[in-house]
Amino acid sequence: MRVLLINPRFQLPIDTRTTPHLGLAYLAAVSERRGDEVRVFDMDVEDTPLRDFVRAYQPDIVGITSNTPQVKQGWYAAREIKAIADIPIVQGGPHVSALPEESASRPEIDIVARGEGEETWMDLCAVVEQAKTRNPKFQSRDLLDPASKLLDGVLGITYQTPDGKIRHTHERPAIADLDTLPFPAYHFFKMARYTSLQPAIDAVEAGKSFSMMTSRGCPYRCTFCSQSVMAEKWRARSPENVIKEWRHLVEDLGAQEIGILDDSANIQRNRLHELSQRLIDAKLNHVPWIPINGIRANLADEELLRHMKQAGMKRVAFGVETGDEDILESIDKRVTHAQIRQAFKNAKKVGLETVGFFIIGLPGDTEETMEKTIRFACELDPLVANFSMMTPYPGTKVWEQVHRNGGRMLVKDWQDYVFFEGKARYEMGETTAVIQEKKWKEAYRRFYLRPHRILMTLLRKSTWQHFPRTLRMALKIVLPKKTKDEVKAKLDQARVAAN
Ligand code: B12
Ligand code: SF4
Repeated sequence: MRVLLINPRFQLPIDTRTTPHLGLAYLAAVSERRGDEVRVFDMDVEDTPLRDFVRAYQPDIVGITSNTPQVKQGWYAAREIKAIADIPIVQGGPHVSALPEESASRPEIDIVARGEGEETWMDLCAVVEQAKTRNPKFQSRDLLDPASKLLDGVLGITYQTPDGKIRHTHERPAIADLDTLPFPAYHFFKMARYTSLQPAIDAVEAGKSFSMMTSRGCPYRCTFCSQSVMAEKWRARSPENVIKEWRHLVEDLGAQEIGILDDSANIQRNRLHELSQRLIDAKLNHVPWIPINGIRANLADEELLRHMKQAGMKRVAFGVETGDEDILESIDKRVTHAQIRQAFKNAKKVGLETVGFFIIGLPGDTEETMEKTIRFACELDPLVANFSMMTPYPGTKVWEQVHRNGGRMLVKDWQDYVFFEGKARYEMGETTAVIQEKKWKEAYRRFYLRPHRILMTLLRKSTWQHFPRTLRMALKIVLPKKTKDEVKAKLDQARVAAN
């Protein structure tokens, strides 16, 4: 079987880094293990037009991944492929897992894969392979015809039958033993075309950085978090399996930094102690790593953080979200300000760099509570403070609140469901767009333009290593749009001239 996996084009409205897609790397790995011929087409880094690629490769099945801002590009890619040949197209990922019917009812998408995808993808490849072997005149729509029963045994999918009915097969249970998965297959990616995701060593250009997931799932359900893919059940890989992949990344692939993408890495502190000790014993602790999504502040004691630092962790992030106690409680984060203060204190005491994630515009946020968030950020004073605009994603509790309680979405296009930009995405009650946008700008200015922060920024090597990027980021926050556009145009001209 010739398998094609696609990451649709999507670029954030900020100067961002690019990274191979870990979900597709896992799907590529299970396909390879099945004996399939595999290609990954990442539209963010490819220069061949998709249609030329498809004509030349002639895949038997296509898988497209999609988070919310990417979903339309996913449909466009599918439409382009269908115009060339009748190839079964499967769409998976966080957005379609939250809203499977939307994609399943589109003519260019045959099947939606909900949730964790490796087993579903293998089942679908097997079904298509068998159907093609049995019937040389096989067509994609044969799959969707209930009379064919081809999809009956495939769990976790949604599709539209020829008479227009949407069918959902039963949920697929979460993969119980993650050690049974092969390691992500990075050899199908054009690795030289990626920058670095993890700002552990601040290497933006070809930083040889890799991502890893040592556990999947999260037992918490914060109201703003889009947890449509991974099951609530938290599952961890064995320490042996993690260290084996870590060694492979460092010794075979030359990783210079590693980003741990776990949603809740420190649910079991003993596991992290064991992993840390093994990294030290295996002498793998010279490669810096960071848990990029943050770890739970209530479980970050000094002893654990010290051990993780010895094991190579350079930077630690915590989801702080808000400076208001009542809002913190209302978002089900199940952490307190006292625990957050203590976690930052512990991290700084053991010499770790710190990152704080904050959200501007949570439901119930007023000018006063957003002000508390800014003050709390300044009090905690992490090395990096990241202020996101509250973006209600489908499938989250905030999304339901906005739709149920008379809120108003200000974005109509899935492409605009991004939160690293200072535009309000919704408003509800006193959480108006005007106040959200004002406080978001203020948050960055007041956090980064304090005298000791300016000095700190000027003294950091990375500021000068990537000066044009740093400047662009700074201008984005501080200057009015018109001035920003002019300065950006001048910077771009200068860059073109320099090249
Ligand atoms: C790392 C990460 C990033 C990285 C890199 C993304 C990348 N190239 O992989 C960066 C920092 C760039 C990023 C940016 C954004 N991210 Co992000 N990110 C993540 C994170 C933490 C891990 C992703 C990951 O590798 N997961 C592990 C792999 C194994 O899972 P997976 O990719 O989902 O794939 C599995 C399944 O989804 C399924 N599957 C996926 N595709 C397909 C396709 C087929 C055919 C099949 C069968 C199955 C299938 O099978 C895979 C294997 O099990 C997730 C949280 C999470 N736990 O997943 C958030 C997450 C994906 N991000 C999210 C968001 C919101 C964003 C942004 C929009 C934020 C913003 N700035 O505004 C941007 C969008 C950027 C973009 N270019 O698209 C949300 C998505 C919500 C949604 N409804 O779409 C998530 C879920 C976080 C959350 N809990 O809210 N992100
Ligand atoms: S924000 Fe973190 S802790 Fe909360 S549900 Fe999402 S992954 Fe879990």
